Formats: sequence, structure tokens, C-alpha cells
Amino acid sequence: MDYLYMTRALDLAKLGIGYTNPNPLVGAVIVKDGRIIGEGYHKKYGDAHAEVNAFNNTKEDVAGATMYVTLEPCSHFGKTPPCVNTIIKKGIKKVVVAMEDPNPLVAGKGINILRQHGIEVAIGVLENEAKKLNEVFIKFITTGLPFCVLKTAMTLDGKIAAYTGDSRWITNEESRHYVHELRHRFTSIMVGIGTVLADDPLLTTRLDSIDKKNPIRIVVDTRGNIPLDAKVLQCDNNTKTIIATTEATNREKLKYIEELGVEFIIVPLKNNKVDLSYLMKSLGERKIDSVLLEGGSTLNYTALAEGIVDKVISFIGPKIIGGSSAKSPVGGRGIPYMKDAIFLKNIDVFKFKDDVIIEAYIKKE
Ligand code: AOF
Ligand code: ZN
Repeated sequence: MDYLYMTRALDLAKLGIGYTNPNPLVGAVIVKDGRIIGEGYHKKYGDAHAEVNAFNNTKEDVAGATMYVTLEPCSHFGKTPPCVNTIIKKGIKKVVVAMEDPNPLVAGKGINILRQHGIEVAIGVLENEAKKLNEVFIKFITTGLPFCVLKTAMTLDGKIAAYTGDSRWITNEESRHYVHELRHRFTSIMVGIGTVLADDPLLTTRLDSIDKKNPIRIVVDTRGNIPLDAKVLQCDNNTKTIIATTEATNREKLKYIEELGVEFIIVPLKNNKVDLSYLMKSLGERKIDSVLLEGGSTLNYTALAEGIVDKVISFIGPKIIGGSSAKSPVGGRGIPYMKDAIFLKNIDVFKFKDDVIIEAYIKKE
């Protein structure tokens, strides 16, 4: 039964996807006499924590009940008072948590306090699932750096466009819908200037439901080559853009871009390009916890070579187009020998109709 209730708590946590960043996705279920008497989840950054919402969503007496929560209850005064205090006060008898809170402010303290107050605590029910759900939070809270996912789409023969440049479409509608869900989920989306010049993309989230969120658009543009009429420079309250550039860019142009409501970050040069590791730190300082990297091939290679990528999501459309000049998802100089390749682990393969999707994590020493 523990698994069943925790599965429910995880499903509740998922309802917060896209709204809680940089805070975690958390769900909680209160069970008494074999019955769920309260449920809650963290709905939005800065709002009440999941545990408090679960208490608020029951009219029954919770004394003696068990609480299932996907993350260790907090013990610190943040935007809200510590959840452990409420759990103790309400007379909860047992707490089942999926994973310890990686937040150094909590990190086991919540569990200890509960135990000191005679509350039984069980840890690790559906731990892997909970960790996967909060992979962004885990990286961000422990390193201050955004979790970076490289998303690519290619034909079966490894091309991202035909030799003419035509690329609409490589993947099917279901795959493209999933990409828009990712855009909703991620705080930012990053492209290189080459992609802006070639495709003039909008990089917004296009999903039917109205309350979907647009990611902050980050354009890596070392020399400030972005055309002033590029679609990504059209900003409003829901669609922000950051240009990551260097001292090489003309100040007047940057001033003009700033007047359009676009922010820019001056980043040092590394090998004549924007230093991506530095950029990641700057984005982290701006509370940007996640980056969906959508290429093109030059930026993808630099990002992989610099070690900023954590995860890869590769879409493969069942088509073949050939052409030795047609580009592949990762370009750049390339790695000279197989032994030096970037290796992947924890490979997951699934399909949307006939498109094959591979999700995997970068192996880091
Ligand atoms: C959440 N929602 O449901 C739980 C959290 O910024 P604060 O003050 O809301 O505190 C955020 C921290 O609280 C977060 O980093 C995590 O350690 C802990 N638990 N946070 O946003 C929740 N349970
Ligand atoms: Zn809390």
C-alpha cells in the first residue's frame, strides 16, 4: 500500500510541473484507517508547501494518521514556516518520505526533528521516481547551476535538415507536442545565433491550454549578430529574452536591444566563443534552474565539450534524407577518438507513434 499512496503523492506533485521552479515538485497524501483523507501538492513557487495544502484539504481529524510525502518535510523558516512543526502539531503518527531533501537547509534535519518528537519516519519509498521527478531541483539546490537538457531531432540517418536547409518536419505532431511540454516545464530555452539567423524561431510554448508558461529565451550570440527584427527580440511580460554575448559586441547595439526589453549578459570569451560555464553560473544566480538546449549543432557541440549538459533527449524521425552537407545534431570540431567520446548512461527508449525518443544522462567522472 505504501507504493500506492506514494504513487498518488507523486502524481499530485506532477500537477505543479512548470510552476514551482526553482523550488521542488512535491505531493502529499494523508491516510487514516486505510483511506485517503487529505491530498495536496506544491502548486506554485512561493505558495504553501504540499504538506500544508494536504492539511488544508481535509475536514477530518488527522491525529494518528500517516502522511506520505514525496520530499522530506522542511525544517527551516523560508517563505513559509517549517512543515515539520505543523506535522507535529497536527498529531501525525507516521511520515513516509520518498527522498531526503537535498536542500542543505533541510538535508535530514526534518526527518530528525520528526523522530525526536516520537513520529515514525520511513524513507525511500519510490525514491528513484521521486529523484527523477526532481532532477532539476537536486542539481540546482546542490550546485547553484541550472540542469541542462540537450534536445535534438534528427532523421534516421542523423540529419537535422535537408541539404537545402528544410527541416519541417523531422518529427511527428506527438513529438512536437512533447517538446512544447518541455518548454513549459523548463525555466529557459537556449539557442545559438546560427539558429536565429537560419530559422528566426519564436521559442515559445505552444500548447492548447492557456496557462502554459513560456521559457526565458537565451540566445548565445558572441559578436552580437542578432538582427534587430528577430522574433526572439519581441518581448512582453510572459516572454522574456536574454542575449548572452561578449565585449566584442557593439555597445550601441546592446543599448538598442535593451530598449526592446531584452536583457543581456556580458560573458568572457573562451576559445573565441561565449564561455558557457560562466554563463551557466550567471543564469543560476538569476534563479534559472533549468536550460532546454535546442541547438544548433555548433552550440550543441560546445555545450557538450564544456560539460554543461546533464541529459539528452534525442528524437529520431523514421525518415532518410542523405546529403553529405546536411547537418547533424552535434557539429563543431568533433572528438578525434572513440575513447574520448561523451558517454551516456541510464538510457530510456520510448515512442510517439513511429518516432523513437531516447532519453539518457551524460556520464560525468
Ligand atoms: C517547496 N514546496 O511543497 C516543499 C518544499 O522557498 P521556500 O521557503 O518555500 O522553501 C523551499 C524549500 O522548502 C525547498 O528548497 C525544499 O527544501 C523545501 N520543501 N519546498 O517549495 C514544498 N515541501
Ligand atoms: Zn515545507
